[in-house]
Amino acid sequence: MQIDIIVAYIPRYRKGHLRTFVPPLTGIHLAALTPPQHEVRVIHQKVEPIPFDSDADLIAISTQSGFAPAAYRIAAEFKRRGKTVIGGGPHVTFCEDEAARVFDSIVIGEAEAVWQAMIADAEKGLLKARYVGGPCAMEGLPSPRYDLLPDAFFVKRVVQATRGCPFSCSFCSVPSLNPGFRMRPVADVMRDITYNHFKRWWQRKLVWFWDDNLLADRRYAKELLRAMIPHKKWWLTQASIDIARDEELLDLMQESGCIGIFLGIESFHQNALQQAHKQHNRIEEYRRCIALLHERGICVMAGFIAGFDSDTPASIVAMSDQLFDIGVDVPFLSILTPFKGTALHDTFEQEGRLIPQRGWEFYNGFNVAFTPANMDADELKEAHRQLWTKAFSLRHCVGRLLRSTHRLRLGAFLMTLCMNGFYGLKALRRNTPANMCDGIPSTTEATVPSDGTHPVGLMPSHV
Ligand code: B12
Ligand code: SF4
Repeated sequence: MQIDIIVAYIPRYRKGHLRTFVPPLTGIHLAALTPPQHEVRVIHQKVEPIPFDSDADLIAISTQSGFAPAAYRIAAEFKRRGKTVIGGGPHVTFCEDEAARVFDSIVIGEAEAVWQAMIADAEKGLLKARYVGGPCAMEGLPSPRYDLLPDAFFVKRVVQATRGCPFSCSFCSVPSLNPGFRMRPVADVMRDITYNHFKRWWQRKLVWFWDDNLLADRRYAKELLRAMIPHKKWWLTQASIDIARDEELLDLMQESGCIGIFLGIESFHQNALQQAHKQHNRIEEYRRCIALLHERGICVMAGFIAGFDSDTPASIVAMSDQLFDIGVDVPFLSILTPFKGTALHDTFEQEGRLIPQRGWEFYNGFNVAFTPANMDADELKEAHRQLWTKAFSLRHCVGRLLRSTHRLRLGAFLMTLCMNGFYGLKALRRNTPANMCDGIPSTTEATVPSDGTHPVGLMPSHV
C-alpha cells in the first residue's frame, strides 16, 4: 500500500511566519512504525501543500485541537475523492465521537500497539471504526524516519526519550494523553542521537528533545546525559523548574551540551499557580533557578500563560517586565486554553464558562475560548497582544541579547539570537498572533461531514 501521513496545521500569526525551523515528530515516528512493505510519505501542512491528487491507498491525518478544522477539511476533501482516511493525535483522542464522524477510522491514544493491525485491516478493506491504543511499552521503538523530512526544515533531529510527566497541571493534557512516566532504554535513544545522515553541520550537531518533561526521573536523566557527553552534541528540551534544585543534574546538563531549557513558569501569581495545580513552581525561586542555568551557559526559554482567574489586563501586560527582570532569554506567551482531557476544561464546563460559539481554531494557545474571571474574552486577547508586543519590543529583544553575550555558551547564544530575532522581527512587522474572531476567514465553517461526504455548518467545539 501507499500511505500518506499528513500533519495538519493552521498558521497562528496574522501575516504568516517562518514555519521551517523545527519539525514535528509525530509523522516521522508513525512512518518508522509502518511495516517496510508499505510505501510511506510524510506531509507537513506547515511547510508544504496537501497533495490532494495523491495515489495513496490510505490517508492518515494527525492533529492537535487548534488545527482540527484544517484536518477535518483535508479529510473531507480526500473522502470526496474516494480515499480511505484515518485520524489520530491528541484532538482525536479527546473528541473521539466527533472525529469518528469525520474519519473512516480513528486511533484513540498512542498508536504503537494498534498501528500495524490498523494498516493490515485497511489493506484487507476491513478497517474497524475505532482502535484503542494504550500507553505503549517504550523498549525497541524505531528511530524516526528523518530521511522523510523535507529539506525545508532547518533543524531535523527531533527525539523523544520519555513519555508522560509526574505532575498534573490543570491546563495540560499530558497526564491523560500519555499516562505515567515512561522511559526508552538509553541505548535506543542514543541510536537517534548518533544518527548522523544529515546534510548540514548544525543538523548533525543539534538534538531537540520533544519530551514532555525529559529530566523528571533524575536517575534516568543522569544516565542519558552521561551517555551523551562523548558525542559533543548541542541539545534542548522542556523541563519543570524543580531541576534547578539538583546541582549534579545541572552540571551534567552543561557537560553533555545543553544549550536551551524550556521551563513552564506560567505565572507570577500564587493564586494562578494554584489554579494551574503547579505547586512545584515557587515564585521566590524563579530568579535563582534561571541564574543557576545561566551559570552553566544555558539559554532559558520560558512559558507564560495569560488568563488565570487572578489575572487582570494590567497584571498580564506587567509580565513582560517581570519576565525580563528575572532573566528569561526567550519568552513563550500563551493564552489559557481549556483543552478537552484537562481538569481546567472540566472546571470551566461545570462553571458554564466555555464559549460554545468558539470552534477548535480558538484552541491554538493564542485565542480565547472561555469567559475569564476579571475581564471579558476580548480584553484578555487584547492584554495578551499587548504583552506579546511589549515582550518582543526592540528594547526587550536587544536587552535580552546583550546580556546573553557574556553569560551563554555559543550554541545557547545562537539560539537566543535566532529566537529573539525571529520574534523581534515579527513584532516590528506588527505580525502578532492571529485573532480568530476578526479578519481571518473562519476555519470553523464547513468542517464536519454529516453524511460522510458533504461538509456542513459551523463546528462548535463542545459537541
Ligand atoms: C513537542 C510538542 C510541541 C512542539 C512541537 C509541536 C508539533 N507540532 O509537534 C512545540 C513546542 C512547537 C509545541 C507547540 C505547541 N503545542 Co505542543 N506538544 C508537544 C508534546 C510535548 C509532544 C508531542 C510529540 O511529538 N509527541 C510524540 C509523538 C510521537 O506522539 P503524538 O504526537 O502524541 O502521536 C502519537 C499519538 O497521538 C498517535 N497519533 C498522532 N497522530 C496520529 C495520526 C494517526 C492517523 C494515527 C493513527 C495516530 C496518531 O500516535 C502517535 C504514536 O503513539 C505534546 C505533549 C504530548 N504528550 O503529546 C504537546 C501538545 C501536543 N502540545 C499542545 C499544545 C497546546 C501546543 C501549542 C498550541 C501550545 C501553545 N500555547 O502555543 C503549540 C502549537 C504550535 C504547533 N506548531 O504545533 C497540546 C495539544 C492539546 C490538544 N488537545 O490539542 C499537547 C498535547 C500538550 C498539552 N499542553 O496538553 N508542542
Ligand atoms: S509539568 Fe508540564 S508536561 Fe507536566 S503536567 Fe505540567 S504542564 Fe504538563
